[in-house]
Amino acid sequence: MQYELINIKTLHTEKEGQLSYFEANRSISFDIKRIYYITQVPAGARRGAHAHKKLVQLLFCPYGNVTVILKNGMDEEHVVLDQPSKGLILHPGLWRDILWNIDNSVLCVAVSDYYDENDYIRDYDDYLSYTKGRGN
Ligand code: T46
Repeated sequence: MQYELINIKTLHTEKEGQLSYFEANRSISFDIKRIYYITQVPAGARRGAHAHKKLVQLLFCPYGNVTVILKNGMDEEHVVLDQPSKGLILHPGLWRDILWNIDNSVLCVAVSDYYDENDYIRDYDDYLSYTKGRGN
């Protein structure tokens, strides 16, 4: 599957909490053109249900716990984001569903391009045709 788990550099102190950071073209291999974050989601809710044709994304959860369910048309894998230091890079062409395991978990995403609805595949049957067309 076209994803990478990365360790986001995290500096911990006993008294003052911790700070995490990453740098475009250093810790991650792409330029960041957009950042968005998802908040106020109740536990049990699901978002996502789409794939991207070209977009590369780094997902991280600085607060809470979400499960990212990934499909490539053949296999399914689950990645739990439950630490500020865990980063998940999704390369294009993966179907993703995201399940909120804890109320108000914050999902942050740094991505390689501006918002473009034409980059989305939001229908699973269309996605399967797309992956077959690409020879996945
Ligand atoms: C993804 C997962 C992890 C914008 O207008 N600009 C934006 O930058 C984004 C991300 C969304 N939108 C609009 C499009 C929809 O009308 O916000 C609305 C909700 O977006 P969507 O239903 O795609 O939200 P999620 O949580 O299902 O998916 C989002 C990202 O869209 C997607 O790229 O991988 O988070």
